Amino acid sequence: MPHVISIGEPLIQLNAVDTGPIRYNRYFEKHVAGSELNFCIGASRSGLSSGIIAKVGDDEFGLDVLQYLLAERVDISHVRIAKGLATGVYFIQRSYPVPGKSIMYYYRKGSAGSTLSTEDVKESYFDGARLVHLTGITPALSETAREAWLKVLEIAISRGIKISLDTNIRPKLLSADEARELLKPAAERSYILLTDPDDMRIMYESSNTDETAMQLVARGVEIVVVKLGPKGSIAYTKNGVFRHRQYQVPVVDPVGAGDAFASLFVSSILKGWKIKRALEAATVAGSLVVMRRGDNENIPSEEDIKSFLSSMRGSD
Ligand code: KDG
Repeated sequence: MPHVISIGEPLIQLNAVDTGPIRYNRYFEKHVAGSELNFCIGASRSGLSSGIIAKVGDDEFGLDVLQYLLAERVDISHVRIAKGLATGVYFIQRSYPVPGKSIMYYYRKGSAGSTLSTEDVKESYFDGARLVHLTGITPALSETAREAWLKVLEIAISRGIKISLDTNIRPKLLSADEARELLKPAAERSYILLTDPDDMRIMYESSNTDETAMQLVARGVEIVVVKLGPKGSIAYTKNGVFRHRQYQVPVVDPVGAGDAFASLFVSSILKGWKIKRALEAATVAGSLVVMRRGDNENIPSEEDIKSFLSSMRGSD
């Protein structure tokens, strides 16, 4: 059984080859994506065994996802094919109207992934688990997906399995009230909480991220990581606060960078790395992912992190 387990919706991403308003774009590049899938791929490339609880459509895109996960050595024994349903899709508009930023347009209503339910969550799958990774996206997919997500949370709590939560609030899918109701209790049960100032503002109705993060640490969250995009990241713990700056790289598409960051940070901590080194690895992963279209192709292995860092040292 995998050491790292997540639950979520694998998606097909159609990423505009050109920048600008999507209505003028004629060419799109296809990628396999989805926040939790990205996380599992990062864990696998970090040398940990990972698996995802998910549903895909009985279509070409569903097969694409399955083959892709197999090639990435992510366990698919708990990925089901939903008869008669389609795999969710989204499009990415790049660098318009804000240069360097992307906009996502989802076509996932009624998708296979949104029919996830408690039936798909088998407690025995968690027998060897060391960590469960949750995001704020899965409970926003549907009522049944929310129940499945809550079941995973309960299993992790009752079995004493560590939880990492990446708040990942998608305002297009989840209202602020729902986000507060669902994510605050999960955040307080987490071993590692990954978030950003926007999500913290929604959840805690305060723009003082330092204070909120330290309060969460005082309430028992081992590490609170605040992702600041181009401004780097901060990890809050009871033993101190650690900061890491962003590396200067050309940004092609930032979508997926947060997942890569989360995955490499959590995986590094699970491997026993110190917080500073884990933040460094996570930052390298985020930096590499923004340099191309697609969420996970550029997630680095340990070897690739070393090469990136030595080249940065050479050019610093
Ligand atoms: O973080 C990248 C993800 O946002 C992307 O792959 C799509 O999972 C996704 C979502 O639901 O937004």
